[in-house]
Amino acid sequence: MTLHQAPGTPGSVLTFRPRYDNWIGGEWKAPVEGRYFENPTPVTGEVFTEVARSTAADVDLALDAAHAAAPAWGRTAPAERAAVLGAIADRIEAHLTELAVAEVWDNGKPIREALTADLPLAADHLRYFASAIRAQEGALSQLDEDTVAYHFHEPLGVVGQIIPWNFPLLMAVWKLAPALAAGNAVVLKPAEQTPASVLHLMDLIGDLLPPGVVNVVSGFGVEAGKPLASSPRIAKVAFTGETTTGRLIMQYASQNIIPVTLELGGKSPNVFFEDVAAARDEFYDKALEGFAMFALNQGEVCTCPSRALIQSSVYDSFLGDALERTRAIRQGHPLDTATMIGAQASNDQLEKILSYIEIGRAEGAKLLTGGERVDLGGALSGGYYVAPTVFEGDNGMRIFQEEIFGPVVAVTRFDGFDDAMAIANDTLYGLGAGVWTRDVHRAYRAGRAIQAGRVWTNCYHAYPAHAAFGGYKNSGIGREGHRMVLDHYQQTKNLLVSYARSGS
Ligand code: TXE
Repeated sequence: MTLHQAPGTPGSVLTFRPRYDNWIGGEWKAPVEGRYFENPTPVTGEVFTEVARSTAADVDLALDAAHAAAPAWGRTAPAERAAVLGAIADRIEAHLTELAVAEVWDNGKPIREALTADLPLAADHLRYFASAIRAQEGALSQLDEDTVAYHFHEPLGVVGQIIPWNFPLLMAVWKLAPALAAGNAVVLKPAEQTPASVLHLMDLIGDLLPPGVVNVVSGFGVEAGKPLASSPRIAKVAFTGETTTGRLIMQYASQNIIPVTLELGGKSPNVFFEDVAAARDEFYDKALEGFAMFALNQGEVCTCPSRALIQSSVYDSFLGDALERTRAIRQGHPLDTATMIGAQASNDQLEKILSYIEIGRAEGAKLLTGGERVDLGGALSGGYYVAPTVFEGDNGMRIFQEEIFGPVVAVTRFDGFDDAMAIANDTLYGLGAGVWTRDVHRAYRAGRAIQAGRVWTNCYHAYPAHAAFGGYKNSGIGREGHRMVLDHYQQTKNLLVSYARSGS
């Protein structure tokens, strides 16, 4: 195990700026109204930097810079844009530990996740879209002997992107990589809970981009997010966050008739069929690990497997083993590489989770483990830690229906395949799901029957580039992580050409 030093302390790889302005036109610009807000670390609860509290005036400056940069960037060769994305990926890898510490300090997640998942995935997404744009081709339709329809991909121009706080750097890259590959300029607003790691990233990669191609404006949802999402000067808005906010984003966009992609909430079922327990072997162990993944990233994942469905015939024994596995999750200092679960991203989120634990108790769910805030002592006493929590209940309960976004799983039993599918689909959401079985036919049928954009089969929480990610139902519109997302960032120009010398 390694305990990394806190930013700004002796031996640390990272010092944050005491104050972050907005990154606009390739330089730091103070917010027009001169206001800043304090950014605490979830690790200790202490403020470590302050950040521009932007308003519509700052968004406008960023849009000015983006519009100035967009035409030239949109005309660059795909190979040139791919080279820039590749250079950003290289830079991220060269500063891996530094960015991981930044992410941990801003978000609270354990450093082993940042080092082994968030940042390597971010670099890989950049490289994937660098390749995808080079491999992209237009289409040609031969309408008749003398008439041809050419289809060109054109960038949209300037796009707005609003990202959440659960994977600040990875979500920024998920949105930036396809937008830039497609030739757009971007104005991005990080979440107010976690602006610092994204701003630090701009300190590291700013020189790799032509000024104005990426602009980052910090601030709160209504003060900075709304002016961006409702601006008539963006050609598209991409959003990840709460479903209710997603509805607002669509309303704003409807005024300007621009496309919207939304990645929203979830209440993902994780379905364990009885044959999983046919032997106490490696596969069984893998399934138990899949159960415990509800606590990954402190449960702050839109695809958190927050509902576990276990077949009745093996319910007691499987759940017993799953509880043992859950209790072994190591909670500790997020900068310690041995830590498996860190701090919730904000005090608000901590309180939301604790209130849902009370709701679960009040509605008669049985608390099997956890169910409380954890005091890790010393400087960490002020941090936002929650014990991995398992409830048993039924799917009608609020803790089964509403997104908690914390390390809380609600467990229930099912009798047969149809029963499992009915419970799995009894939700407003449809982002992720897990299916665990040794029977490939059952796995296939379950995967097709569950109404979710991604069904992990005998695995969970893998987010590779080259696999489409997005929601059914109230979980959103559009896909990310796959080259099909380029369609969301491009428009089609059709040139319909007659080569005939005569006629009409
Ligand atoms: O989300 P919001 P919050 C869920 C999760 C969490 C809950 C609330 O259940 O507990 O949402 O989190 C910006 N116009 N998810 O309040 O408000 C905001 O500044 C424009 C699931 O943080 O949706 C931030 O940048 N922008 C999720 C971003 O939207 C607005 C990840 C997300 O904030 C705005 C995060 C407005 N009117 C939370 N209001 C997932 N799907 O992964 C807010 N914002």
